[in-house]
Amino acid sequence: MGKTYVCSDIHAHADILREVLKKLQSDDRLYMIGDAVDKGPDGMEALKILRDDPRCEMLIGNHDLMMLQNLACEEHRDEIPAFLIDDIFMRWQILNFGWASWEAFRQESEEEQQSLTAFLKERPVLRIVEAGGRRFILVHAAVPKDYPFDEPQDLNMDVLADPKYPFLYDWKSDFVWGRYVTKVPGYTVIVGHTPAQYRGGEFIMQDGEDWYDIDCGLAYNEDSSKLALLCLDDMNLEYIPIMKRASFSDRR
Ligand SMILES: [Mn+2]
Repeated sequence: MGKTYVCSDIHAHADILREVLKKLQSDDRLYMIGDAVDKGPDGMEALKILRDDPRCEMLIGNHDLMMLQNLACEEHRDEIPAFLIDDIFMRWQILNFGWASWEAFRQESEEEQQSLTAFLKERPVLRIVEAGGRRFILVHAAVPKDYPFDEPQDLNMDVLADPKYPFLYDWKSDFVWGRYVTKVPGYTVIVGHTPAQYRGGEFIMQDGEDWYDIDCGLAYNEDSSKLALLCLDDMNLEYIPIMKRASFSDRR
């Protein structure tokens, strides 16, 4: 049986994702715990690799969710008040740098657009994984306070469904936005989302042995930006430095 690896926040650095997959064996598994798109050079390529390589499982991140929210708005334009559409479009495309991903998505064929949308809709929100005799909870940002801590379970997109507009999502959910430490007894929690640089560091953050934030800031496109690749079987950690630093106009 192969090994289980986890990384996070690829943020459109498809070249680094390819590099990681080159290192893996054919029976290894890679969980990418959210934020495939935005801020880096090639978000659509990153999404396609994660969709097409059978070793990969991608969880939803806040950026992926905002992209999906924008797509759902287009699809259900007549059923949503205009102010809400404006808010959703501005939230992603302007405030969170989604414009380049939106443009790149539009360059894809109709068939590819449909396939990528379906892929995003099917992303898990929280996954429980066992490796090296240890149990892990993988989630993009945080385990919210109302998670069933006594009976941890996998969660899919249903948990993010908007009660008022079922085709939209609760894009503000703490699962993908929370910046706090929540521990789950008996499990090691692995999150991404908050870059080490945001906390004044440049390497992964730990709180004891049972909580890790592995986002090392590829979103920033800085010299210190890197990908942390954590092997869950032996907790071995490897850093892959940024390859292509995307300038503002290079972002896709
Ligand atoms: Mn994020």
